[in-house]
Amino acid sequence: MERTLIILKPDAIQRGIAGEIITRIERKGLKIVAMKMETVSQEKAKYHYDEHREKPFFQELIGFITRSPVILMVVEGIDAIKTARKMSGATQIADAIPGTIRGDYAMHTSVNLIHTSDGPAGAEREINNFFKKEEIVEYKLDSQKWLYPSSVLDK
Ligand code: 3AN
Repeated sequence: MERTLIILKPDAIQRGIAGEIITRIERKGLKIVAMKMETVSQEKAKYHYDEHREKPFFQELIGFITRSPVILMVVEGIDAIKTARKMSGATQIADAIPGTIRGDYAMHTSVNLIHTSDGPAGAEREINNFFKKEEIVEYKLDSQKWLYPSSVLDK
């Protein structure tokens, strides 16, 4: 099982579609193991987007993610990182195909509703930036026996 960080960005909350996005995540079968609302600090935002520090859109990116509250989630599943990215859609909004969250609901690359981690190292780093260990909840999700074969769950 893999974990990834999902951020429902300020536009998702301000536009009233956070619930819709969470529903998609639940219906897919990703297991939510942590969730909270927070106004992201400048410090956390800059750490989160550190790889983009030199990009021309960096200030806009930090300004946007800190502008209004976000919903932070940790979700779990087999190949959760890739799955969440596929569900989010392409970074460049014109390439985000219908059926993806960005493809269905977003109009601009800078205002694109959702962040998901891009790999295992990034996921760990990003989860640790926003969540303490004790905020991640260990529990059994009964629906998982209808999402995965027993050979996987019995491991
Ligand atoms: P993704 O969120 O799809 O993993 P990244 O990590 O390449 O995309 O970029 C992080 C964020 O930076 C994007 N979600 C988007 O908000 C912003 N961004 C990326 N490229 C551009 C761009 N060319 N112009 C404006 N904003 C951008």
